[in-house]
Amino acid sequence: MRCLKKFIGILNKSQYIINRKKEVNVFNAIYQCKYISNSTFQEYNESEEENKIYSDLCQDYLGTVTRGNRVFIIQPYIKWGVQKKRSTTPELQLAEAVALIDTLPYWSIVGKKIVPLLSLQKKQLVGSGTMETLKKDIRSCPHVTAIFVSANLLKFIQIAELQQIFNLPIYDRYSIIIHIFREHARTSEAKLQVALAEIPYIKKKMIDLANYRIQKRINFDDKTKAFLHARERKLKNALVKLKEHRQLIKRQRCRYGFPNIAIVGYTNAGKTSLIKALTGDVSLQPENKLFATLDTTVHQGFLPNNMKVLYIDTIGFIQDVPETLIEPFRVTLEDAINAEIIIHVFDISHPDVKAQVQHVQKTIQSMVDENKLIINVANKCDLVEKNAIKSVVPEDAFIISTTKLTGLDLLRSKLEEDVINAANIIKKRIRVRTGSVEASWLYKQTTVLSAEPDSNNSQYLIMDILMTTPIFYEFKRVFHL
Ligand SMILES: Nc1nc2c(ncn2[C@@H]2O[C@H](COP(=O)(O)OP(=O)(O)OP(=O)(O)O)[C@@H](O)[C@H]2O)c(=O)[nH]1
Ligand SMILES: [Mg+2]
Repeated sequence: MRCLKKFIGILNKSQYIINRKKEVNVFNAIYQCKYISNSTFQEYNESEEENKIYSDLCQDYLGTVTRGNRVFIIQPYIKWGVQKKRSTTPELQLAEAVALIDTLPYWSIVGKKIVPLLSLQKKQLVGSGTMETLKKDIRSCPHVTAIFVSANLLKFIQIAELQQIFNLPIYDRYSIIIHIFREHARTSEAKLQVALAEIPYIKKKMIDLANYRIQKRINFDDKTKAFLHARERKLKNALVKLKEHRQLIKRQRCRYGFPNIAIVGYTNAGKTSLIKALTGDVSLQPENKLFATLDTTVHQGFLPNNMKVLYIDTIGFIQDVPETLIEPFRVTLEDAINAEIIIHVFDISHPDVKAQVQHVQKTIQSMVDENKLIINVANKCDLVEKNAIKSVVPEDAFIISTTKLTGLDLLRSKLEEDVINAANIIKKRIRVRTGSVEASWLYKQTTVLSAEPDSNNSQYLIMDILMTTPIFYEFKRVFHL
């Protein structure tokens, strides 16, 4: 009898392994659907002529270049008044501007300067005295090919003024981030979103140009306007199609009843690294670049109690960019943060961590309801002194390092505890026939905590199961229980 029980035990275990493999395959099929969506991108077509018109517009307004640039960075800084930034410092803003340029391949920084301004609204950004020193600084730098003014969006007149003085292309934060997005967009969805984010920029510059009636070779006529509207409409339609496809995948994900955990945070905080550490997914490639991740991707993991969860990687946040730049990505982001739990990761070693945390908190709060469970995670603790940590992190934060793999067990336990409540997970004890379709269904659709032969009848299994309520009713419906 003991032998038989042992045999049944081994049988169940191997059944469990087979089922887990099967389930991973099913999951992969769902997950990979995202990439099938590339075919949908084919629906976004443009003629060679349209392509040419748009490339010319990009050249004129976004300053697209195939080979890099040798950049001089100007970090404007408002000394006082309502426009003065109080949550950060000009030095930290300059450091972020440097990181943005460092992210672009073939772009290098040949000089940088913090420049005090009275207002960002004036036609001439800087006063005549400051301009004279700026001219000297820029001219003393070897072979500058472009200037990056690290303000979110410059007026066309401001750009034109600087261009006239320096005879160099001028970039603002919006156009630099567009360049980064273009570099990092891999999937159809990201490419469409980036293309859509470019249009308000070009339109804004055109309207500015018309307002100031600057005579330039750039043509701002009804034809160009109509062209841009049509392109925007086409891009939006293509995105809607992709969204429908994504909704289908989402429904499939929900049908499988796995709780979702969205990872959000400032760019470069370690979101992708955290998912890699929690799932062991070696295909994930964290990079020391801003906006390395543009796509929302889903990754399967297991909590200590064996519960399956899906971690959702998301695009990073950044301060001081206009809403129109992020707008096309919002739908995808909102979709992701509908998850049962949100993990907000921040880089504890970053000198500007306080402002970054505030910026992310403010943005998420506007997107989710106030009862949403948000777990704060302070990453990169290996880069800071222990006693320096407490002063900057929210009190409830989990302190981790995804590089050294420290603090992750505590975080996993917290997730385990919270997922059960947030995703309405119920625990059930179910008796099914060994090797039956029911047993196999449960292995596939739920988290099996244990499966032991019934001591009264070894042809049956007693399974302890974690599952969502809808999955429990689905089980009853499928098997007429
Ligand atoms: N020292 C240290 N470096 C880390 C840690 N976690 C992540 N990093 C590094 O930080 C950089 C950014 O990591 P990612 O995981 O790509 O960050 P992200 O938040 O996904 O960034 P984006 O997708 O660009 O918004 C990479 O170079 C990582 O190796 C950590 O705990 N310690
Ligand atoms: Mg990432």
